[in-house]
Amino acid sequence: MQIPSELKERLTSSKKILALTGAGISAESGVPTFRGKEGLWKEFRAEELATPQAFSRDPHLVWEWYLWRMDLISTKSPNSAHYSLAELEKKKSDFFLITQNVDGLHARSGSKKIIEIHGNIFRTKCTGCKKTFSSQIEELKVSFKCKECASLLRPDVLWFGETYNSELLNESIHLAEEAEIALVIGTSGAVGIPVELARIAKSNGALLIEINLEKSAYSSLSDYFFPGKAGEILPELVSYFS
Ligand code: BV8
Ligand code: ZN
Repeated sequence: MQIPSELKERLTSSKKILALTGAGISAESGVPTFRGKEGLWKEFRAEELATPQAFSRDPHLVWEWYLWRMDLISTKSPNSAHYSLAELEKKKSDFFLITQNVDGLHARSGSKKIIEIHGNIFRTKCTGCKKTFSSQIEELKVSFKCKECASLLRPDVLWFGETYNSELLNESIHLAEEAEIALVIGTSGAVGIPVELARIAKSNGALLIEINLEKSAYSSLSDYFFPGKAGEILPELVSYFS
């Protein structure tokens, strides 16, 4: 992959690097994306199941979908794109990663400085006492009840129609404002706030570099667009950061 020399210089000289990832970075690990054809489950789309309304209407159906995803993800591993961001974190002390993914693969690849802005599918939250637990699939298959107060547990993820955790959002906005380079990887931009974070980075002077199989809602903001698979492009791009 050829990269222009002025970009190489920016990659070397920049300190504050922000990566914003979506489902596309986990695609090569075998985790279905949301809007690809495999983004379906039975006859449902994510937007129909990942909502508080769906959960209050039929918690068992929603839990069936999440347990299916948890089972699937636990058989998958991080891919070279995840590992290259973990390597970039070691190279650049001011690197930070904001992921929309709930699959936990960034942490499993060694990344430490992560904001999981949409939560984590392997964490549950009690609808009663609001405590969070890292629940085992096997326990959940037996009972969705909170160990402490016996109320119904839910996946600790952000559903459509729910509002962002203001702490996480403010931290993310701050990182976007400070970023010198923003890497936008494997995300369609179908969800509003992550695109706003890219817009904030851009308007505060960040260079936006996008990696995606196809153009996205971020592409009009991107200074560089590298078409292709994150697992192939990212390791090479990260090799230019020093
Ligand atoms: C909010 C967790 C306000 C759950 C997710 C009506 C009612 C209520 C709300 C709304 C409404 N209409 C609009 C809204 C807002 C709504 C929204 O944006 N809806 C969309 C659908 C129109 N947003 C919300 O409700 C959010 N809340 O905005 O509150 C607010 C604002 C500020 C402050 C306070 C409050 C909450 C949204 C959170 C939804 N939760 N996930 C779960 O996972 O079960 S969203 C889910 O989809 C993911 O987390 C991800 O964030 C999101 C986007 O998906 P992508 O990651 O981009 O994946 P996608 O499949 O779309 O694309 C994959 C990309 O990868 C593609 O471009 C593809 O080309 C590329 N790719 C594929 N393979 C590769 C690749 N690229 C590189 N290499 C490859 N190999
Ligand atoms: Zn409880």
